Amino acid sequence: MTKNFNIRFRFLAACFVMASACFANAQAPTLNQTNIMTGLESPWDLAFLPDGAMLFTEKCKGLSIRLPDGTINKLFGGEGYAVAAKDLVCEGQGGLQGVAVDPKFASNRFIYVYMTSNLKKKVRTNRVIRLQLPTALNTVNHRKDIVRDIPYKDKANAHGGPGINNGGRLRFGPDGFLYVTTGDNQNGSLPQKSRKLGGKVLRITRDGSPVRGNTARGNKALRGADRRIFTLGHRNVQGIAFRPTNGQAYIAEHGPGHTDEVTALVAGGHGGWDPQPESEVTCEDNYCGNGSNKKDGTLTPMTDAAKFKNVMQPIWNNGGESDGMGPCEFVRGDQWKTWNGALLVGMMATQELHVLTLNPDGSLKEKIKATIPADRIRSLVQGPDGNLYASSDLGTIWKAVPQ
Ligand SMILES: [Ca+2]
Repeated sequence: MTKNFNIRFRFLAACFVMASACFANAQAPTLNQTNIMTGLESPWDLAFLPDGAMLFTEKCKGLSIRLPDGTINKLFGGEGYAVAAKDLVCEGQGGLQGVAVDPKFASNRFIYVYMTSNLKKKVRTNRVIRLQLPTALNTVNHRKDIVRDIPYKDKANAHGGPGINNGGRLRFGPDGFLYVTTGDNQNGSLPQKSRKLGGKVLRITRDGSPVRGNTARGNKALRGADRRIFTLGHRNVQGIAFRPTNGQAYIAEHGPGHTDEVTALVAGGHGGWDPQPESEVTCEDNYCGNGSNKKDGTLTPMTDAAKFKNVMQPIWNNGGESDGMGPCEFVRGDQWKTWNGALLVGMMATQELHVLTLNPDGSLKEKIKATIPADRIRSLVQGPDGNLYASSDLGTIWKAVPQ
């Protein structure tokens, strides 16, 4: 009893002396937001080198780098870029999208982009392209296309034009492997096709090879699958991030006018999206993603637990609404106060930033909306300085400092 009292007394005394250590972090931060770049054309993604230089993509133009002194070097893209990306296709949601920096950049100087390409003669595809960035940071060398066969919606159908539902995020996990998110191309059968890369999350090495353990043993849906596939049954994954405490991958997946989802991934897991018509159902161009794939006329579910056993249930969805979910990012560090370790999710349609705090078991604890000006957020990255960076459809890249 006396011992416990002493411990409590010492704790309270310490709090009194260092009030900030005990109480200041028990509140949410406010975000002090400033534009660091404006006037960009559809900035899609960004990534930092260890020294703070920032790579960014503009969807129809190319890949550039902003040096810490503010200098911009155009590296890889169309006219005016150091190296021509002659095969760049910019159409619909396709173009130059995700960018990532190799975790071993200091020794190999590799960076990666996700790009729609017309190099394949008959049908255009999305590619993951590896480039090497010299120390001068003014060009790129040694292009190597490490994935060439991510399906692209090449032609319009009854549901929309080319380039729709194109995925496009690239992120390295703490396991050292590159995760690639893809979309269903408004093609009904693609998310279930285990030898096609659309409607999937891929996990590959820096050479584009499959990672051992991608296709979990016993998952019938992935028997004989392309071994680069980590998970299947997705609609259009545009956000992926890894929980700081345990490295767990979470995705943000854009719903079809309903049910945006945040889902924790497991190797070989099924996301439960199956937009092809079930028996006795017809849908235009065999795609029911914007309507019903079922005889009873209910909307095609983003996670069909009745059809797929052991489906990955989302930790959160927004039910009957779609906020136009885009990117996601975990933030870490005491400066984030009660958001330390939370998942931030950017919403395009509703122009909001949502904050999902998690329980120790990875389930949702609480979801709130951050106070920021309305903005269609395309990319979210915590920079090496601990602050949050975002690109937006307003043509800006902004920084938010938590206070
Ligand atoms: Ca799902």
